[in-house]
Amino acid sequence: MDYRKVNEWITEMATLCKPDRIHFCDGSKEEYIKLLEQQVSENKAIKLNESKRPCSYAFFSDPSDVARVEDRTFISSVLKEDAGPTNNWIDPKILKPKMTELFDGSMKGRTMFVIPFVMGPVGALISQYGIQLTDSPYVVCNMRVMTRMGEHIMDIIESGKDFVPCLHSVGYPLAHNQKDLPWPSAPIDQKYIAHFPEERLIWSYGSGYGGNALLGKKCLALRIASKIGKEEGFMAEHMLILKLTNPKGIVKYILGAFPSACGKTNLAMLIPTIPGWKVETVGDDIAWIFKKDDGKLYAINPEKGFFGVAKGTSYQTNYNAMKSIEKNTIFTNVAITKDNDVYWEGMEEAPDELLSWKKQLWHRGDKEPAAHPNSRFTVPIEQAPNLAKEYDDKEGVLISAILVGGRRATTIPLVTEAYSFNHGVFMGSMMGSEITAAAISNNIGKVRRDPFAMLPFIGYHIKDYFTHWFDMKKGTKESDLPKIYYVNWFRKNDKGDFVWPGFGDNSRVLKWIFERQEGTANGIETPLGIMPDKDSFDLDGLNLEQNVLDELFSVDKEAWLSEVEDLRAYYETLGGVPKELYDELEALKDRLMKA
Ligand code: GTP
Ligand code: SPV
Ligand code: MN
Repeated sequence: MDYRKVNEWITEMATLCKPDRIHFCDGSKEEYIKLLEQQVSENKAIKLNESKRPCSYAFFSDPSDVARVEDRTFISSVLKEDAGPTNNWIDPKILKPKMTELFDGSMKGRTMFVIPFVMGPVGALISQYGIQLTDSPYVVCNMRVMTRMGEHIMDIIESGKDFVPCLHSVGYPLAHNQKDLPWPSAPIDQKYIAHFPEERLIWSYGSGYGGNALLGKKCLALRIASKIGKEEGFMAEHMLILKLTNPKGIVKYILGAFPSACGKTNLAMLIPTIPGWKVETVGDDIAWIFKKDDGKLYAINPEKGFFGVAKGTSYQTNYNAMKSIEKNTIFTNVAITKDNDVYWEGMEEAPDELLSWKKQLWHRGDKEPAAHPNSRFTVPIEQAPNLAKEYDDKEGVLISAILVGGRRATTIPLVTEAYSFNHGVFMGSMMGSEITAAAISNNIGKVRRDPFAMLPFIGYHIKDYFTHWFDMKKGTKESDLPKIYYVNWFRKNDKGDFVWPGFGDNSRVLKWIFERQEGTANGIETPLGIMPDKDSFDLDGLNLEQNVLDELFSVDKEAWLSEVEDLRAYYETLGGVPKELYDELEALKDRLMKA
């Protein structure tokens, strides 16, 4: 959008939404605190115990508005074909008028906030500017943590930068003297999370939660940016970025694509159980991958904060996350203790009594969980004790390896190295994972295919997305490309228990991957790819029985042959995929048949 039109656009949207007031956000800490305190006084938030958790607040959403709504998320490209078979599509000629009607007067009785922000470090080549208009002060506060936002960004936009206009309303206008709800939102069938990729425009109506409402995150930094990247030669990926340092001080950067609630934040913040190794965080959810003049692939984290899963986070499983959220944190849908602190399942032993996320009295032993499974913390990235200094570097970090994986109770081994870049893209294309509470679904726990953890986030046709992966390697030597690994921390035994300890012990897998790049670790060729040689895989200090280890690296030929056919059928549901993927499918089948 033309920068001269910034004010015209804001005025036009204000005329449509009819807020009582407009507030231009300066992005200051004072503004942030004032907005939080105001919400406390309106019974929309509580201030947590200042001596236990300074400057922290808790919000509780409406029980119908607790996660991303994939069924109500649309890629409204001009042609249906351009959205592809994996996205919901509505003709923009229908959706625009429909949503215009919904936005008409939607901010009555409220303030419209103007949030200028940028995804990516200021000055980075591929950073993307945006302006979000919203009637949710909760969103303003979260955007301040998650993005680089404020007056200085507006100055840059006004000096001529292109920006993505992002319009957001919770969809609950107030009539004169009507009392507000603690968490206003619209009924599910009126929610629309809409993307107009040709116009690089986002309209979101009816939800105040997470990826539905913090439009810099999934809407801009993934769906719209993936489309921009397709046109301009970079990739917007649902990946963590970590910096791994070995005992000699050698550094490598590793990315990881795992679906929502499948371990990105945990891996990015991991504390290795093997001595001398160090993991630092560059990013925990989104990576933008681009090529430099040297032909190699680099990554930046477009975000500036963590919107992390609270449930299951503890000092034992994710110490760095727990340290990060000791202050200046916004919590959403967690439970509250008697002394006004936070609690969720998996944090520690439950106290006798809590206030649940539904703001009801909760007693230990109650059937319903005290915190919502998709409860979250929002915290500035600078609060991570293991933050890598490169997190704000506009040059990005050189990518050595990319992990792909999901939650799979069976079939998928602990770690497999791809034979080639193409084989690695094939691994990404076949990723499957059990559905988690990060999106509203009736199918939680069921396995679905989720290529590169991007199924809900590709802003265009998935077939072109795969092609884009292969385009990224053009002109680059195979040896200069990142190595790709398929990992699975979530294998279970017949009793339903995880067989791999996971968390800090995932450093053992990272170490093998690191040493593979150095040429000092051995692997064994299997039909699926290269797996660790026993002598090269560090299990010191870990009490794993041999049969467990065998299971973690087993290749079930029959299960894999059926996986091959299932994948072939999946490719057909996509309307076919690039030839490179079929070639890899046949090569895998051949290797299995020969085994
Ligand atoms: P999004 O923010 O939704 O994209 O999620 P994420 O991929 O960052 O997932 P996160 O790291 O927050 O982990 C989600 C859940 O998986 C938490 O409850 C973790 O405790 C659990 N988890 C993470 N890593 C492991 C692991 O190695 N093993 C096991 N068993 N659970 C894990
Ligand atoms: C995810 O679901 O992958 C998240 C949380 O990271 S949300 O921002 O709500 O999309
Ligand atoms: Mn995510």
